[in-house]
Amino acid sequence: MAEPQTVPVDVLEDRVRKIFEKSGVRPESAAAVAHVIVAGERDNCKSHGIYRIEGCLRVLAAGKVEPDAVPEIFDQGKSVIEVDAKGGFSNPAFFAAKDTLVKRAHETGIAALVIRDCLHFSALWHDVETLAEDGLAALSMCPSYAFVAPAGGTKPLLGTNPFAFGWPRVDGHPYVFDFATSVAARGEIELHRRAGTPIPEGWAIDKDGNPTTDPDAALEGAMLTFGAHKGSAISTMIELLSGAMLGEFMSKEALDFMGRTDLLPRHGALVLALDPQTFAARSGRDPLAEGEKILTAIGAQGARLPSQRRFQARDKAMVNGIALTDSELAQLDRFEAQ
Ligand code: NDP
Ligand code: PYC
Repeated sequence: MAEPQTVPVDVLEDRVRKIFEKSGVRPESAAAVAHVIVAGERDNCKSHGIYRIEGCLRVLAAGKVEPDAVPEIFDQGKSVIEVDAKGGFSNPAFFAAKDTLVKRAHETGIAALVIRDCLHFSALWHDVETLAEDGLAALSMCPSYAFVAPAGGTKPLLGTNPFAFGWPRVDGHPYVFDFATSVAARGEIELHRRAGTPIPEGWAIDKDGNPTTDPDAALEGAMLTFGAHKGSAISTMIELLSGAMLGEFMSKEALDFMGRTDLLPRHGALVLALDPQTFAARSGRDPLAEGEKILTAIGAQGARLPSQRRFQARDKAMVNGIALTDSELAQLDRFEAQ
């Protein structure tokens, strides 16, 4: 097999941005989407890296995302800030409202960003990491498509509903975790299908409710939540907080609205930002120093922190470039030629 070739991060980001611009996406949105996709590839998060370009272009071709949507912010100076993505991608909407969210969280201790009607394809770590770099603890969640059976059920109802958390650290990268509330992200199963490899046991059931390791049967059947009833409850919470509570689609409605499982979902998203200094102020203790105690104690046991693998991949990619296979490079060439 040919050795992967490496592409500098900024070169890849430029190529991806131009692919989106050529597909009619307004330049600011193309830049935001390219930035997040290439950040995923850079950090070796393949399920939300350049593999997602194809899916985004499919939604654009189907006319189910607004390429020239300009996000509109509704801010009444209170703790809840809203940004309407107007059927465009979620990333430009987040970037448009991020500074307001950060400012409000530092002013009041806690602020929430409601993102309305966005096409959502991306991993959530990017947003919480950015907020943690601004000294904030952050939580982010959204529904997706009804692909996942609730614990004890056999039919898809819940989304793969990602949940991410960021915490600022005294030195270095923030503490960040980000996971699907299904055992694995849908993108992971799709990558196994493409590679012709079985999925691990426990990820999914077939359409008759039997356990399966066949990616095609899994995609036709239902995915399973992580941690059985516990993941099922967290996933349900995400449906309630970032779907029902916002008056935006829950995962079943998102799927019904799009009508096709090969199109990425449109729904809302919720991002919470909390200022640890405000919360700890009357205690006289430094919340970040306190946080370091548990984070370093975890490392002292030889356990790795979430995102450690990602940050290591990033460091490597920033020096050596991003390694891409011949078929990934050929696909980029095809997108550029379209
Ligand atoms: P993973 O199971 O790969 O990783 C989940 C988290 O656990 C990561 O923060 C990861 O850090 C960390 N982790 C993994 N292994 C260990 C370990 N041994 N010790 C400590 N921490 C560990 O993620 P998923 O497959 O569940 O999700 C992948 C992505 O899919 C997420 O970014 C999510 O946002 C995205 N997604 C998006 C959806 C959407 O609708 N937009 C829907 C569903 C998922 P590290 O990265 O360093 O390995
Ligand atoms: O990987 O489950 C997933 C997913 C759904 C939407 C974006 N990613």
